[in-house]
Amino acid sequence: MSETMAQMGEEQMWAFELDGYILLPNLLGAAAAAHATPTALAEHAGLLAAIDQLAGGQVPLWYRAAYDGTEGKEQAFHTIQFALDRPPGRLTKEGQWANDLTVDEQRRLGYDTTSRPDRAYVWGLRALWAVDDSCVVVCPASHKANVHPPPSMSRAEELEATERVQLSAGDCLLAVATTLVGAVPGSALQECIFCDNTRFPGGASGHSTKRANSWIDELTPERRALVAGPPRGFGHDGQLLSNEQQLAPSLLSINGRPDAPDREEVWFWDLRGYLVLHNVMDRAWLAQCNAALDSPFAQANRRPVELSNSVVGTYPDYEGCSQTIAPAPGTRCTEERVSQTWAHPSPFSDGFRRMIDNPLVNARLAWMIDPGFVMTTCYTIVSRNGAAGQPLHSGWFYGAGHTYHFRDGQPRTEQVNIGWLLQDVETATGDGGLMLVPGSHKARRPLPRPKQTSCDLPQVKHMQGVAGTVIMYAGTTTHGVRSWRNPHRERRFVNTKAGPNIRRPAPDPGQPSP
Ligand SMILES: O=C(O)CCC(=O)C(=O)O
Repeated sequence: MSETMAQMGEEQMWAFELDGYILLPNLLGAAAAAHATPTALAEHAGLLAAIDQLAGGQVPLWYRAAYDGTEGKEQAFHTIQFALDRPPGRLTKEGQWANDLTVDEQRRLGYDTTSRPDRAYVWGLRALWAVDDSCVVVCPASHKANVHPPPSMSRAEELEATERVQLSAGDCLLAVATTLVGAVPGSALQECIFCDNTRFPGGASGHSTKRANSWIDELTPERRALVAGPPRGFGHDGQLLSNEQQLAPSLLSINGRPDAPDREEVWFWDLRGYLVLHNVMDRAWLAQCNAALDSPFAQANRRPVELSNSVVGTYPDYEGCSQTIAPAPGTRCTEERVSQTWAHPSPFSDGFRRMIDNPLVNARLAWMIDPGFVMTTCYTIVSRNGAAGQPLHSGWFYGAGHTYHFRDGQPRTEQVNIGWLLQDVETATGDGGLMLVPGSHKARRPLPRPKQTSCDLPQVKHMQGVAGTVIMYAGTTTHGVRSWRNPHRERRFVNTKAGPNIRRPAPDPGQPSP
């Protein structure tokens, strides 16, 4: 039981920014938690210290015009402080999202990654204290959502967009206020909502309520909407917007089209940066591709991928490298590839060319990349038992630019990678293969561990699936490859990639392909 909070490490700061929540275990003992008053929980020193470390600090007041060349000019700083937004209360709604999704909530207590180029800004926080053993359903990365969520927790669970976090009495789950959370029935949770004190703490209970004889009463409805509400604000057509209209699905531009996508899929993609499509390839198609890869032609075209000593360490011990990505001990076994698989002669390439215009995949690319998309490459990874994988790479933080945006009501993704499973992938049988860090297409902090070991972070997801599954992921979603440790089957994974429809120079035959 700790009144004070240990210093947050890089990993916790990274996880909080990525997922929008963190578990603070054992801040109080079970008996103390059961008897603590709401005020004592809201003022708990350990909780306040965690808030300060995760979301506090100092920000320059004039971040754009901060330096104008004046020698000795002092920068002015503002210290971020949080205040209770409303009286603490029991979280009583069970099996539903706890979030109060008014427009005001979203904007006043949300998460800002755009207004300041120098940092992400948390405006509101929700602390959920377990006053008895409890379970919270959380939707990781939902604090940065651009799309309205599914109406119920159970639908989000079906989509595999949620995690269940077990809390013992005295634990506290601290989330960004807009991270979707819900109580599992039987839980006993005390909720405290904090607001950055520059963004009208108390707004929910006091700020926008109507006062008697206020000057606001004298205003026309249009003027009142602009200074107070409700309803608040105007739409593009100059008409007053109700709360319901403001909360209408944000896929404004594509919802009206005949090819409008499944809104929940778009929500999932926006949140997690990947999408799994089941049963895209049938048995005959799988057999066609696998037979091609069994052929002497494929054997003659397999090329090993070089192992980088700076990642896996030095043969034969690979010291310092996680076994998750290292080659089998004492070997130099590497990944092999058949490059530009669809460019080879028929019949070898027939099955791979079918990946160019698959309607299930391309219907998704139409809204992921828009406007317009083209297929850019196709290579096949064939890893033998013992083959090394790849360290985590890609991500907003590392890439040439921020290649995932949400603009004019829909996602824009500079590169979508499309992984086609030609064999089953199961962690338990030693299969390796693709790993993703869900939500990392919007992450603002670098990975907190070195290249050799970041694959072992608990946020890394091994993408299992049966043959025929397709995994689409944004090129900027941090990803890597687990080493392959299955003597009974090799890895067979086709990677096609798609991007915006811009004219590219013709491939240079002198340049090596992936
Ligand atoms: O082999 C894989 O699953 C991923 C390949 C990869 O990392 C890439 O294309 O950047």
